[in-house]
Amino acid sequence: MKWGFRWYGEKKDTIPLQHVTQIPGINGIVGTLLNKLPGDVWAVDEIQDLKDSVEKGGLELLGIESVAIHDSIKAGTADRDQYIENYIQTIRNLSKCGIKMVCYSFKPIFGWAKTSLAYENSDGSFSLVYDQAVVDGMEPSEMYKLIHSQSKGFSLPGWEEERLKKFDGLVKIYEGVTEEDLFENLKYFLLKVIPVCEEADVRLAIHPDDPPWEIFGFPRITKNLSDLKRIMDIIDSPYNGITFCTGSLGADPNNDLVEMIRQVGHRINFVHFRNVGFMGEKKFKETAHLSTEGSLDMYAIMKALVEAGFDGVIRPDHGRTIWGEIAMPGYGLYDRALGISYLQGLHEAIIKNDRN
Ligand SMILES: [Mn+2]
Repeated sequence: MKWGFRWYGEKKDTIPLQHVTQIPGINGIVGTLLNKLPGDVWAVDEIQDLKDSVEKGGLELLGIESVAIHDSIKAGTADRDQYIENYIQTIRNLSKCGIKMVCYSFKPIFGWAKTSLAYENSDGSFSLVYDQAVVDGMEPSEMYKLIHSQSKGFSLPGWEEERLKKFDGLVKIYEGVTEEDLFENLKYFLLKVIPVCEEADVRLAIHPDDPPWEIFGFPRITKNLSDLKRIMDIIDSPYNGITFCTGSLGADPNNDLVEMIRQVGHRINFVHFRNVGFMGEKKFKETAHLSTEGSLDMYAIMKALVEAGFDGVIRPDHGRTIWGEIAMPGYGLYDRALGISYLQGLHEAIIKNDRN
């Protein structure tokens, strides 16, 4: 198991790499090139620059999160093959730089959604919150405005301004696209890309829906165990894998995370660990990582991962904003550093207990 931390690069992240290096037990960074739009080819020298900057800081570049999928691929429009070719070229270029894991998602327009990026908790800390009742009273374009109004000027992954400026056009290309269509489009993509991944030794890891239910009537196909099993069945290969995001899947109390790991654990290539606290029907907040702070049993989830033999990259996911830190919502240093130390404690205890 490799302990990672999401980091947006020297110019874009508020956190100096050295501060990440000082987190006990950390192995490396899960990084990205924020200047790349979905559909762009990532050049070898750009990837190598990112890798060099991480390694100069004494850490490993453990994977990429994410190489985003162009909307033409997801919507299955006539020009998709050109963007699939670009994706394949990016996979080959990442491989040339020694990158072994790539996270991606296959969600129309909204990679993730929240209704507050700065919900004030009773202790004065701030959390991300999702409330379906708020979303039900909104138009999709208002969600874009809401996220931008609360982003504190940071460019948020999945909410790239350039892409979402063309919002109405984006909505149009998904008109009439059903869940079945979206699944077929994913299948079309994976059948072309996974053989290249096998050759290039780059493992893909699909990220689940956040939240894991339909929003604004757009189709969603990575919500639960049967969705994930269906995707894994498209090609039975370890290169066609999962990002197991506990906070995304766990936002639906019907998702039994331990059972999911028992059934598809061998296909998990990447783990995002965060806790959520249920606040009502389809309403939750992202809490501190500890089991006692939210609704998920983090010990049981970690134990299931150990039992499944998980040996990939694991990282703490969104934390709260605490101690007056100015940071990208969800991606401050302090609460994620507390989170990773807690998770490492759980992991060490489980491993040592198993030996006795
Ligand atoms: Mn996640």
